[in-house]
Amino acid sequence: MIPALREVGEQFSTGEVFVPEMLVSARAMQGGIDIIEPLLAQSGHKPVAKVCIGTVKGDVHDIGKNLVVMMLKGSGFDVEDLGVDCQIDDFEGAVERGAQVVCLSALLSTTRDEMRPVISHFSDRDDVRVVVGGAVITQDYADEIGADGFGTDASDAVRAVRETLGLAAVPS
Ligand code: B12
Repeated sequence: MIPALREVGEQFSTGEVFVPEMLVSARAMQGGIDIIEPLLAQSGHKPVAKVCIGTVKGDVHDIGKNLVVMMLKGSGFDVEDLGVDCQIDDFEGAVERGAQVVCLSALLSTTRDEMRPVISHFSDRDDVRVVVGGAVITQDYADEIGADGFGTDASDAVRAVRETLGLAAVPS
């Protein structure tokens, strides 16, 4: 299912499919994950890394974030979904519970600046990486606010998180 979802993500990036198709695919993926997750837990499968993700303070858009969560889970990451309207304390709590990467999502030009205080909060932590994304985020903006990584869509989020952890790219 991972290559299939990656394909859908790529087709979304190139404008061949749209949000409804992404959501149908994402739901199918979630159905598969719900079956596989307990089996993986039983077999002692070791996650690639622990990641947390949340939509920033003041922002309630979560459709894109949820797709990123599914792609990350489908790619073997242990993901803690912090939901929407997340405060610094929410991210700090997840890091205390073991998250190595903090993923931030923002959809509004009025909320993307909420990424800055989160990044500066973790700036002295060498063991924590911050990856940003969302429709209003660009590579230039990510560089400007000092993010460790940036992803354009759900499949690119997996690339960005792997890259920031120094992991090799997954062959397509
Ligand atoms: C659905 C929607 C809503 C829903 C949200 C429901 C929900 N549960 O999410 C509701 C109705 C609640 C809503 C409310 C508002 N919205 Co609205 N909304 C949208 C809409 C139509 C779709 C967003 C969406 O889901 N896109 C599809 C997903 C799949 O794409 P995505 O979120 O960009 O995510 C992808 C990538 O960005 C990336 N990604 C996302 N997060 C992350 C994180 C990481 C770490 C990485 C690597 C990648 C990544 O991967 C995702 C998957 O490919 C957009 C318009 C649009 N077409 O984008 C407006 C839009 C975002 N909304 C807008 C506005 C203005 C608002 C409101 C302020 C309206 C109002 N006056 O009340 C409120 C704000 C509420 C708030 N405080 O957050 C504007 C924002 C303009 C701007 N630039 O600031 C938009 C662009 C509409 C417009 N053209 O004006 N909205």
